[in-house]
Amino acid sequence: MAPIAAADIPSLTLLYKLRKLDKAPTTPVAGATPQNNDRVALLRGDITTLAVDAIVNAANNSLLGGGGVDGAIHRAAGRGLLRECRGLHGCDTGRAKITDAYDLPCRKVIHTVGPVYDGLRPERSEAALRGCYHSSLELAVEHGLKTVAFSGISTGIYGYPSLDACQVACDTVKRFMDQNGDKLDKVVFVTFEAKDVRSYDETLPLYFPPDTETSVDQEKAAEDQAAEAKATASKLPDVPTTDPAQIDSDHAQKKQKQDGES
Ligand code: AR6
Repeated sequence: MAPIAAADIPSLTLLYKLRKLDKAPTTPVAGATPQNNDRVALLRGDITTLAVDAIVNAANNSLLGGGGVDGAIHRAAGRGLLRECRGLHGCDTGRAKITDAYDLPCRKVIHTVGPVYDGLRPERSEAALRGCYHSSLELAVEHGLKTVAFSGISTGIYGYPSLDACQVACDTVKRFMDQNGDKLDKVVFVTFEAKDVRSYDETLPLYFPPDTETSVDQEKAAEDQAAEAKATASKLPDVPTTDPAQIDSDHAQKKQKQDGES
């Protein structure tokens, strides 16, 4: 598959304009603004095809490859990636390390280790997952990488409930962008499975709501459309209020009466 350039990945601003993303039916989270909508993007697809500065791998503590997106990244990158990973001596959960990208179309791979979801201590899982997103973004900035694509850390084999993981991802990215947004050009959330597509469609508008001007534009367009429809309707002939059969019978009766009189 041909690599997808960062510039071709639709930002939230564009997705709202195209009506591919709708504003949230409930009030966005406190402090949510549209200020980062040009720099946050959403794409469903295979992360190994993205020609961005860095892709973020959902790795394990060994950093020596595995299944899921990790397996896909190692397969597409080739043996050089595994060789470099061997020299990193693993990575702690909630942290991240960086390597070259070898045969991948991106420039670097950031490997982060998400938590295996712990339903008995969800707050621990949440703290570790926040750590993954935060340390990956910190690494990106440190290395001057401006376009970064995240896979859904922990939402596959590690069993983090999709919607919960998505909220943590959006919240952590939002906080980071609020403070360091100028250091990044695009942060892409990459979805793969339908459950994650639904989670992001639902959650992104709560953290990155559409610009009210866009909404005002949309409302204005709807009002204009309604006015146009009204104007067109006024040019149409009046709707008959009498049943055509009744008109015919009245007409016949009148004619009979006239004929009788003459
Ligand atoms: N592109 C984008 N996203 C993908 C792709 C792909 N090619 N393939 C899968 N996903 P997972 P985890 C999504 O299981 O839960 C590995 O064995 C997938 O739909 O890859 O963090 C590691 O070595 C899901 O939303 O990672 C670890 O041992 C997301 O990627 C363990 O799995 C993450 O799913 C890590 O588990």
